[in-house]
Amino acid sequence: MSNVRILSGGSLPNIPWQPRSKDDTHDSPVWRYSENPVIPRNPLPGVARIFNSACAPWKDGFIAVFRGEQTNGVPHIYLGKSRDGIHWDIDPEKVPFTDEKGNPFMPHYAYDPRLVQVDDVYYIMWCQDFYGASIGMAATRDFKTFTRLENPFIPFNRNAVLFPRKVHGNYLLLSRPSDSGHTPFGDIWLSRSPDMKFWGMHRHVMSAGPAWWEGVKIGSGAAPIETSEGWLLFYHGASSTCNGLVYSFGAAILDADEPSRVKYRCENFLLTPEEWYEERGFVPNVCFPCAALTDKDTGRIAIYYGAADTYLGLAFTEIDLLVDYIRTHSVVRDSDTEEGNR
Ligand code: BMA
Repeated sequence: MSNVRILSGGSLPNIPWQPRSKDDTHDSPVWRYSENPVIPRNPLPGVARIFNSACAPWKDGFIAVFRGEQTNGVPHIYLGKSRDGIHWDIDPEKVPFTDEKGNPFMPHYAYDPRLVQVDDVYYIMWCQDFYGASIGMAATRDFKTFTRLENPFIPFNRNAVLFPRKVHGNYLLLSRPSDSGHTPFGDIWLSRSPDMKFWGMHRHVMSAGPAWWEGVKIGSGAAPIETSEGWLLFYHGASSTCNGLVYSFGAAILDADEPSRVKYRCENFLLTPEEWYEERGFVPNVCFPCAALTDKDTGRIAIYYGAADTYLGLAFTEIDLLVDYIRTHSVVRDSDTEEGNR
């Protein structure tokens, strides 16, 4: 048992897991699954690549929303089921989104989905065209009907992820205001809603940098994980190089009561591209987390991340190791620790 307790998610004895190899010399407390990538190229007819995707426990196994890049280049969301969280049975049809009356209401494109359960509803959020890149959302209880909700924000915005429970009566959503292209900036923000329809009380959470691996922009990855130390947030950071952007991921811990305040922010990345499937692909040098599974009994965490905009990777950590590392290497600025309202 760890000293730091995972409070969200409950027991998950079947969490995908592989112990850290004794030969692993990384300083980071996060290690890769040795059989990565878990989804290869050309996974479905008409879909060339699956990456940046999210999953959740479902019945006696797991369910996932995948970013599938069709062979015409347009991304959409596909559903998958798995017994073990590693081998996936993927539906070849796109997720059939409808409006509230049950009429088909498909986004023009949809990418980087997150999947978060709040009470007995599963919410999917993704990036889509809303006269420019913005956030789309839908709700499902059964993974058969998927009802689109009001788009939470005007353009431009990406990387939205919901908290797994209401805080002080409000749903909380992290997002990353952006432009409609390959945004050269970006901070993480928090917004609140009493009803998943009207969003406000916006607060700045944290800015890009100062560490070089996250110097250009940052964006939330997995849904925040509630722990006895606060909300654990995995997020990606982009660094500018002579050869384009490099996407790594790191972690921060947000205040339990007022998550716009950052308690700890790890100055080191936890995972950066170095394996062939992270360095070589449609967009080289990308590690982009979108989901994490947790088991409160063992403190185990399994992180799903897109690799090189081509593959899905899996990585592991343990809550006590991770939080120790974050605390030891934490550097916070005023813009992190303040409430984020000016
Ligand atoms: C970001 C997003 C991600 C992608 C990353 C690297 O802007 O579009 O979907 O993984 O770029 O290409």
